[in-house]
Amino acid sequence: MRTQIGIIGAGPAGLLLAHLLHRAGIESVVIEARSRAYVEDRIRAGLLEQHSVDILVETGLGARLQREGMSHDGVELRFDGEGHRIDLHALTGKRVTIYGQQEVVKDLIAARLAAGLPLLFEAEGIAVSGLDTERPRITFRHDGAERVLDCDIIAGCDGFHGISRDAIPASILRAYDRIYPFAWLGILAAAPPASHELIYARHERGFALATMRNPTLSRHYLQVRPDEDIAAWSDDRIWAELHARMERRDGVQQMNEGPILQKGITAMRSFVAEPMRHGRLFLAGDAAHIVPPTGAKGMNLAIADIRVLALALEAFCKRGEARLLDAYSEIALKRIWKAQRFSWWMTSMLHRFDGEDPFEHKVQVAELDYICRSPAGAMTLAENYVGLPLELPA
Ligand code: FAS
Ligand code: PHB
Repeated sequence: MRTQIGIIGAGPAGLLLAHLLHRAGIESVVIEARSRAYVEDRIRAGLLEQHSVDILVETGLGARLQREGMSHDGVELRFDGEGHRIDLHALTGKRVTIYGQQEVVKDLIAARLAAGLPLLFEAEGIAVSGLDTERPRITFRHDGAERVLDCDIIAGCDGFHGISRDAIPASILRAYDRIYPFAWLGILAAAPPASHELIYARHERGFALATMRNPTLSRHYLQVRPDEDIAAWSDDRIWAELHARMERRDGVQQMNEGPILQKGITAMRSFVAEPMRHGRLFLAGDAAHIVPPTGAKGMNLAIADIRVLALALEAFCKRGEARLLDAYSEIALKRIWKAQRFSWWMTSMLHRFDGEDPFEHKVQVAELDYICRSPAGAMTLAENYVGLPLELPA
């Protein structure tokens, strides 16, 4: 087979890239290791920055998002039993929108297949070669047949555990890594949300987050040990812990209980690989960077990478201009490191660290109190949380 852009991975990054390229009249083939059902049922992120909503709406993928997404003007930080609302919209003029990552993926897949464009699920043995030539190649097995896809460029959008990043020689690739001494136990519950906006709680028993997917579906997270055994967490224990960490001084119980439909534990890590390009291979999304979900940046960073990469590929494919492709890694990394800092900062401010001494605990609470009472402090959090401006190349 032959195409202009070979895309490995059908997550938000790979699918959005294929969509933007199609709108620019550029051919691509998307190759995914998993089945359609697996990719569409995978529960991950749920919060979209304003720019992520904008690009989906502007490119014709906003109908269901605008119908079912829940847009929020604010967010609550809760500590010492008291809630403090940060008015994101008043401070920045922007909002955030709750719309599950799997819904974004479903909308992208539906649009791709409706247009009759190539999206190959359940591909096996994916490998890349010829990255330093003008005709890089992806080889894989599909429907039991060996396949060869010759491309002009390969986009590695295959997530943290994909093969693309490993195709960059170790002598060239630089990795920055931080593993946190805790994880998140996440649940999906058939229960009304605890509040009309998200609640981030710092508590001496550990961090907790009350979020949602729709008016009858809640998503909640609890800080647990990195080696926690999910089997040790009965539904009753989970609800008891959520009530404890979300406690309010006025005694009002806010957590609505309901059947827990799904629960899982996610490790917490900050990771960046540099450069995001090697020859004719370009990395985007989790293939190049991971953030702890405290700042809700994972999916939004993937979308931001793709907005830059799509423009650079359009300039190259249509006008033979390589300038933007050559600058892609540097442009994307500038924003990635700011989101890394914000995600690390939110994580450090809101989680309980084993062995933390009382002084550190007091400093954490003082920082939270400063953020919530100082306009400058609140603005710092708000402008990062809604999404820093995208520096798109002219
Ligand atoms: P993705 O990982 O989404 O997609 C990569 C795709 O490539 C997958 O479909 C995979 O099957 C495929 N693939 C992998 N190897 C392949 C190969 N060799 N060949 C072909 N295809 C291959 N972010 C938040 O903001 N909030 C959250 O609550 C949150 N929860 C998360 C929970 C988990 C368990 C994980 C892993 C991430 C979570 N994230 C969260 C971050 C998440 O949203 C990611 O940032 C987002 O999925 C990144 O999108 P992609 O870069 O497209 O990668
Ligand atoms: C989610 O809704 O899954 C979510 C929201 C905000 C976060 C992390 C996860 O910071």
